[in-house]
Amino acid sequence: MASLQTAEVALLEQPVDAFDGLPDFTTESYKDAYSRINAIVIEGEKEAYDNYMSIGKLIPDQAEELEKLGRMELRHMKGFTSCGRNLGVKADMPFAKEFFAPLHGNFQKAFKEEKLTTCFLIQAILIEAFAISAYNVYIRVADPFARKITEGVVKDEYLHLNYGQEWLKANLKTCKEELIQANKANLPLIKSMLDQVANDAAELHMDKEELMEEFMIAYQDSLNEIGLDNREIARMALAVVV
Ligand code: PL3
Ligand code: FE2
Ligand code: FE2
Repeated sequence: MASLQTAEVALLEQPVDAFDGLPDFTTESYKDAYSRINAIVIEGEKEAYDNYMSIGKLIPDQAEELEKLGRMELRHMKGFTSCGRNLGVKADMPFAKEFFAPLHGNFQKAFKEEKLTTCFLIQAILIEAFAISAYNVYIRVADPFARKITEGVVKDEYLHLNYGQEWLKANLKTCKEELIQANKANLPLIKSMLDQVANDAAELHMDKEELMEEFMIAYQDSLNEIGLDNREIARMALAVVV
C-alpha cells in the first residue's frame, strides 16, 4: 500500500506536460520531427495501396475487394498529406522511402515468389498493426485537424487487419510454417523501424513504450484470431529479441 501511495505522489509531482500535455505544434522542433513522421505515414499509405494491388494480382477472385482496401489507403495518404500542409510542414519523402526500404524489399521478394502468406503477414498484419498502434497513440496528442483525420483512418486500418486475419485463418493449415518463418524475418524490421522513429515520435509527445504496448495488443490479438495458441503467439512475439 505504502509503495502505491509513493507512486501516486511521484506521478502528481510531474509537470502535466510530461505525460499528457499537447505539444506546441508551431515550434521548429515539432515541425522538423513532423516532416519525417508525416512522410513515413504518407509513404506507408502509398506502399499499402501498392501492396494490396499486388496481392490482388495473386488472388484474382479477390482483386475487387483488395482494390477497395487499396483505394482506402490512397484516401489515407491524401488525409495525412493535408495534415502536413495544415501545419506548414514539407514531408521528407526521401527519408521515408529509405525507412521502408527493407520491409518493401521483403514484400517485393515474397510477391515475386507468389508467397501469399508472407505478403499478408507483412502488409495486413505487421504494417497494419504498426499503423494502428501509431495512430491510436497519435490521436491522443495530435492537433485537432489531424486528430479528426486520424480517427477516421484508424477505423479503416482495423478492417484491413481483419481482412488479412481472415485469409490467414482460412488457410492456417497450409500456411503456418511460412507464417512463422515470415514473422521471424520481418518482426525485427518493425522493431527497428520503431527504434528509428522513437526520437521524432517523442517530439510529438508519443511515448515509445506506449507505441510498443499498442503494437503488441493489435499483433497478438490478431494472431489469436488467426487461430494460434498462446505458446505459438509467445514464440512469434519473441522473434523480436532472438
Ligand atoms: C497502412 O494502412 C498504413 C501504413 C502506415 C504505417 C505507418 C507507421 C507509422 C509509424 C510512425 C509513428 C507516428 C505516427 C503519427 C501519425 C501521423
Ligand atoms: Fe491506411
Ligand atoms: Fe491499411
